[in-house]
Amino acid sequence: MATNSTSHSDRDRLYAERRAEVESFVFDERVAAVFGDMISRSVPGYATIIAMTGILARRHARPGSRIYDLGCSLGAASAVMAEALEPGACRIVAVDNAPAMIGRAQEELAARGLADRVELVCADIREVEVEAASVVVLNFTLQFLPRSERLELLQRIRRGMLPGGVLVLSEKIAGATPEEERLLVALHEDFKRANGYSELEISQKRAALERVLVPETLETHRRRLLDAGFDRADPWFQCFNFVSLVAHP
Ligand code: GEK
Repeated sequence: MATNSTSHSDRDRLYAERRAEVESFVFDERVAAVFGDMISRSVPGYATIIAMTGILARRHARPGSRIYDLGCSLGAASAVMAEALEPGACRIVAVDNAPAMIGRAQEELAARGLADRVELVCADIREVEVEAASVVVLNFTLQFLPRSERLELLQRIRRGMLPGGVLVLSEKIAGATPEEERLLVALHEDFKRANGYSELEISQKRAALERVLVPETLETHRRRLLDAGFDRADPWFQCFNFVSLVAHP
């Protein structure tokens, strides 16, 4: 079902064998090696969100400004933005704190002939200075920060953005009611089954992500974006419990 035309990823079988103890999820070399396959078989709408990031970048990127891809993993969003924009129009900075991801991102970008179009930085996004930004992408990264640190990051991003810019925030969300939560989780698990994940893989991955990936409701995200100083925050995409918003400074 899911397509994965751009990444050179191996098939994700990380949770296929029963583990005596399921440890908390970390972005190590084993994850990086299968990440392209993992994210496209696990996140409904991922390919659409990545492709549309190019459209959004083309609309909002300002010549001479910076573009940030925070928590870039293999650099999928950066690659699409680089392809959407004139070479040299903007400085594209892609940040991730997992050395394994940065290493693989380098290979992916080189394979697409984009190595000199994207600046890869191995750092914590809480420590990276955001300045003169016309486009900032936070694709499925905020959800990995402690909740208490999310507002401050968004405030810092907001302060570093130029008028007319856009923040693209994509997240796994929690349902607003227990009924909605049950429905969204059931549909997401159906999506994973349809993409070949077994019940064991689904349950061991769920255990590994518990307390590591902490989803919040769509309303919590919207309110926090406004609290951080953004003028507007509108969802432009949702598939089951995966949402992407655009926020404007
Ligand atoms: C994509 N955006 O393909 N600082 C820097 N990086 C971090 C931090 C942090 N504090 N915390 C987590 N990461 C990508 C997908 S994956 C989403 C993003 C997922 C990084 C982490 O190393 C990982 O590469 C990424 O954020 C999250 O569009 O795996 O569900």
